[in-house]
Order: sequence, then C-alpha cells, then structure tokens
Amino acid sequence: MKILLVNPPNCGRSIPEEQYGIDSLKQIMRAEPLSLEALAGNLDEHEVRIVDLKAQPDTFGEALAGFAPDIVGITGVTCEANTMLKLASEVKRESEATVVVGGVHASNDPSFFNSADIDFIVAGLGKKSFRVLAEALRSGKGADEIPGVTRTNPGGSISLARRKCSGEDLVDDKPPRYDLVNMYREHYFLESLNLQFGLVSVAFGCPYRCSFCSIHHITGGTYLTHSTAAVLRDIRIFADLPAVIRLVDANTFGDAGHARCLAGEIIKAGIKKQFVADVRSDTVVRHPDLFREWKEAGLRSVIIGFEEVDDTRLSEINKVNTVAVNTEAIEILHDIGITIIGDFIVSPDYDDRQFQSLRNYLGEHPVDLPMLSILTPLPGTPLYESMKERIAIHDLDFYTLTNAVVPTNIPEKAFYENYADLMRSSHAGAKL
Ligand code: B12
Ligand code: SF4
Repeated sequence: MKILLVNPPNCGRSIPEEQYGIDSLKQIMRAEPLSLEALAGNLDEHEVRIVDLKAQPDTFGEALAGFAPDIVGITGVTCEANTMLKLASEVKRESEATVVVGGVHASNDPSFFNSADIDFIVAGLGKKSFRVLAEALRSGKGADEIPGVTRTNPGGSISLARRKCSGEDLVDDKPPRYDLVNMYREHYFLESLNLQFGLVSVAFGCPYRCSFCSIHHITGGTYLTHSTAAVLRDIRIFADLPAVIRLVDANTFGDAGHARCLAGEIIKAGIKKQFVADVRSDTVVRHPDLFREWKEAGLRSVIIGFEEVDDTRLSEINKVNTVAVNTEAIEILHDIGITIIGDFIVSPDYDDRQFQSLRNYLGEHPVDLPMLSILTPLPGTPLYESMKERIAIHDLDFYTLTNAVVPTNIPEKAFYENYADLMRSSHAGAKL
C-alpha cells in the first residue's frame, strides 16, 4: 500500500504577541519527525513517503496529488490538533485515502479526533499497531480488534482499548527511516545556536506522573528502553552529519543500569558525537558517576525539568523532587562540565513576588539556558482534570505552553510583561 506520513506545519497562536505586541517569545526549532521515521521503519512491506510541513509548509497538496496514497497518517501535539483536523479534511476532499491520526494529542485526548474526516485513531506507541492496521486494511480483514487503535464513530462515542505497551512495541530490529527526510535535513537546525542535529530514541515513557505532563499515555506509564545495540546502530546512521544528537526521550536515564551500559558501549565503539538528553535532577544527584561516564561518552548538555523554585509548588504538581535536589544537580553538572537547559514552569497564578523568586533563583543558581513555559492544563493530564473548571481558552491552537489558558492572578498584560522580561533577561548571553 502507498502510505503518506504527515508532519503538520509549525502552528499555534500567541496571546502575548497578538494582544500585547510582545514578540520576543518566539523560538523556532525544527527537528526531524522521528515519530514518522520510526513508524516508516516498520512499514517495510509498503511504499512510504514523509511530507514534513514544518520544513516546507506549502507542499501538502502537491505531496497528496503526486503520490495518491491509500493511507495518510498524521502526527501531532496538542497545539497542532486543529491543524491535523484541517489536513484530514483536505485528504478527504481531494482523495479516497484512509486517514489515521496518532501521536501525543491522539494518545491523550482520542475523542477530539472523532470526526468524519478521520477513519482511525491510534493511541500510544504506534510502530507495531500501525503496521498491524495497515496489514488489516490491505487484506480487507477487520481492523476493529487492534489494541490501541479505534475506528472513529462521528456523532457517537468511541471506546478505545488502550494498548499495554511492552518492549515488543519498540520493534528494536527495525531502525527509523531517516533517509525518508534527506531532502529536508538542512532545515533541522537550531538557529539561535547555529547547530544542526539529529534525533535518536533511547527510551519511552516515564515511571513518574507529574500532573502537567502528557507522556503517560504514550506507554501507559511503563518505562521501556531500546537495546544498546539498536541505539548504537541509530547513532551510527548519522555517520558524518550532524555532530550533535538529541536523545529525544522524556527521561533518557530512567534506568541507570541501562544508561551506564550505553555510555560504556559508546565509548568502546569510539563514537565521536555530542549528545543532549533529558534527565531528572534526582538522577544526577543519585548517580553523579553516571554523568561523568556520559561526559566521556560525549554528553554535552542535559535538559532538566526543574519546574518550580518552591517545594510546595513542586509537590502540587507531583514532581516528587525538591528545590535542594535541583540546586545540588546544578552544582554537580557544572562541576563535571555538562551544560544545562533548565525547564521552568510559570503558573498563571504567579504574582510579582513569585516572578521575583524565580528571577532570584536563576540569578543565584545560573543554568546555561533557562526555558520558561506557562503551566497549561493539557487534555488527558491530571492537571487538566483539576483545572478544567477554570479554563477560559479551549481553542487548542493556544496550547503551545506559552499562553495562560486560565485567568491570570495579576492583570494579564503585567503577567506577560513579567514573563517576557524574565525570558529576555535569562536568555541574554546564553550559550551551550
Ligand atoms: C522532538 C520534539 C519536537 C520537535 C520535532 C517534532 C516534529 N514532529 O517535528 C520540535 C522541536 C519541532 C517540537 C516542537 C514542539 N513541541 Co515537541 N517534542 C519533541 C520530543 C522531545 C520528542 C518527540 C519524539 O520525536 N519522540 C520519539 C518518537 C519516536 O515518539 P513519539 O513522537 O511518541 O511517536 C510514537 C507514538 O506517539 C506514535 N505516533 C506518533 N505519531 C503518530 C502518527 C500516526 C499516524 C500513528 C499511527 C502513530 C503515531 O507512534 C510513534 C512510534 O511509536 C517530545 C518529548 C517526548 N519525549 O516525547 C516533545 C513534545 C512532543 N513536544 C511538546 C511541545 C509542547 C512542543 C511545542 C509546542 C513547543 C514547546 N513549547 O515545547 C512545539 C510544537 C510544534 C509547533 N509549534 O507546531 C510536548 C507536547 C505536549 C502536548 N500534549 O502538546 C512534548 C511531549 C514535550 C513536553 N514539553 O511535554 N517538538
Ligand atoms: S519526570 Fe519528566 S517525563 Fe516523567 S512524568 Fe515528570 S515531567 Fe513527565
């Protein structure tokens, strides 16, 4: 079968920009659509193409008409969900193809896609289930019994049997089809750092359950790792270029034994790459030696969700961590020479005092590149359940994590000015 996999264009709306003329918050970072490359890797009996509308936004009509696919698979996060629906309706208008959606938003809020323009919704890891679905469609057999896959039922309700994800869903022996995006590779670039990079996956899921985080439904809470051989194989696919590999997992070192083994294998294999990985601060504090080994293996930067600078707030979002541990991790990493991209969450409840506390913390414990997002109740998360009565903006285009979708505590303009000011001052002179 001919399968077209679609990465939606950059989308999302910005209140600070549209209403208050604050345009300093925009950060465009493009990266290859690893989700689609991974799916394509396990569709080896089909003819597969990827169209990346983040790299070349106006090419969808051409890609659809030129390929005439039997199946169109669309990925996307929450702020892309409306755009995914628009793309699906274009497919239905222009062709006879079966439309399948999957990815973060489909996994967290499947009923959002219960639309006449969509045929199937895939929740959770899709490498195996999409292959089974494609086979079922090719053979004309029923596609109604595949765990994690549901047929839409426009006007009615859908019932989704969630997939119990296991190592088998990673299909370790089939590498991502990185080659399918060769024509876009020059677009996968971080402008602010003048850095070209590639994505490799090591692990999926996370054993924690932070209230704001939308990772849980991808694996149903299980933490899964690729074999070290599969990770090494994928890193080697990027033989010459790029020199920087972003390990894309929500929690790359969630299994310290596996992480240690991987560092050892990278060193032994003589691989000379630089890595960026997402880790928890308590992993750094518990296993400083692991980070020394990884420094030797090429770990250049870590991304850490510090989130808050107050223990009560950390506990309210169920981070199961403390500010003291965050601070200790910063010291350990600076000592080792690994740079830190620190995620902090600004709550719409913040007043001037709380903005000042965050400013003070960043002044006293500098991280190399602070990233500030606004606490957003993403559908499907525990936070959504606890905040849903307060939500003022339901249009998912605004769920970019840079908008307050519930009323702010201080006047909205002052909130965004504080936010933008903090962003500007913490980014001045940042380098990684
Ligand atoms: C790489 C990445 C990006 C890249 C590339 C994404 C792309 N498609 O081009 C870039 C930099 C562009 C990006 C941008 C953004 N991102 Co981002 N990103 C990630 C990251 C780190 C890794 C995603 C990934 O590649 N995973 C590896 C692949 C293999 O796994 P996967 O995507 O889960 O795919 C599997 C399944 O989901 C499923 N599947 C996925 N798609 C499909 C499609 C079909 C048809 C099927 C059947 C199955 C299926 O099968 C796949 C294989 O098993 C995740 C965090 C994470 N660890 O997931 C955040 C994440 C997805 N991003 C997030 C966000 C919020 C954003 C941004 C809004 C920016 C921001 N503020 O952080 C923008 C949105 C883009 C825009 N403005 O339009 C959030 C999403 C939360 C949400 N519910 O919306 C995440 C979860 C991080 C977080 N902060 O929590 N992102
Ligand atoms: S530790 Fe990170 S990945 Fe895990 S639940 Fe919390 S925010 Fe999500």
